[in-house]
Amino acid sequence: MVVLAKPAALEQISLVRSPSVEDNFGAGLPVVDLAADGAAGEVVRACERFGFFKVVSHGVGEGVVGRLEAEAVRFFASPQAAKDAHGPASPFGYGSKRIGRNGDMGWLEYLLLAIDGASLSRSSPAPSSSLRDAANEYVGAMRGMARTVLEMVAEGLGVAPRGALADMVVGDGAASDQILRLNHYPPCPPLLQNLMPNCSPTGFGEHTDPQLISILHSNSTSGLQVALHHDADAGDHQWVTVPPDPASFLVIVGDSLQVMTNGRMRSVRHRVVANKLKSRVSMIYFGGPPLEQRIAPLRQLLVAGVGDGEEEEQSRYEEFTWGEYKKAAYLSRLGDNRLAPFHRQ
Ligand code: GA4
Repeated sequence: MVVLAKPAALEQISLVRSPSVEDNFGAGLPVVDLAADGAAGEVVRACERFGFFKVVSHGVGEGVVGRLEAEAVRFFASPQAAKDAHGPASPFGYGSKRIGRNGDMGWLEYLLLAIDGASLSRSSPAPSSSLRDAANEYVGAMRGMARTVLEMVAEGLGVAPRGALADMVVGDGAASDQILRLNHYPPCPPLLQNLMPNCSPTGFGEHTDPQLISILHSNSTSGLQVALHHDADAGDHQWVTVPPDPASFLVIVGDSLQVMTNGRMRSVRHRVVANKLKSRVSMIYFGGPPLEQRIAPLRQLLVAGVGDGEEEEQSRYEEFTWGEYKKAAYLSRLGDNRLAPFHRQ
């Protein structure tokens, strides 16, 4: 994606880390200290109420994040032809402006990499060995955080074993479906919006993530917005900007976790608005289960609290496998409510 012929688009990236924005994150946006007592309860509360939360005390070293971010910046700053050699994304590889296969567009360029087990898949090679090494290190850290969070979800919901959800995504030998996404959103100043019809304030259109869990990191450029008090069916939601904080991560509930908790947790709609002045770089780990995994409410949640002779809770969804859901997702438009066809009346 070329923004201006010269200087190179990435010269505008601010690599100076901003001070923590903890203070202005207040305003009702959920923060979970993963190392604190009672974190499991906080994780469940945040996922039920908001469908996302910010993670602090996550134990992921700055170096792990910094190395991959530097590699991403280096890749996106390389000549367009060099980037195009790794595209078009189908679905893996380098993509520019086109999102998915069905006509969605955004003001971004990205690299989508498949993960096989604990490292990048050989079937979607990284552009360089240094990016691959940094990505593998980062994926290791994200898998660790996904395990911690999903174990806390199980614990907080009273589901045993603790690994019931985590093992689907990061279990040893699980042929799970994980993705690493590196995004670069060039700035889109108002003047440019007039001159270049393609420069749109929509960085990445609103959507929910299909997987169980997504873990997002961004540099210090704002742009991410989440829907609060959302009712996807009624289209009733209020967009809130999530202040960027490179020292933290954001955990996002996906559609599959919504179904597995029979709607107790809600996948959250989110979007990215292009920044007027600065480049935004984000790195997202998506944790999905193996293709044949049945996506249905956890049995223990349906029978919890049911007394003798009482009827157990019914699933709110028709059953499907992750493979079926994923196939349907890739045929959908970004903003579609992908769970709607699976809702039971
Ligand atoms: C949203 C979450 C992840 O970024 C992603 C996206 C995927 C893509 O960019 O290729 C999809 C989108 C995402 C959901 C619907 C389909 C597929 C674009 C699109 C229009 C990698 C994913 O798994 O689903």
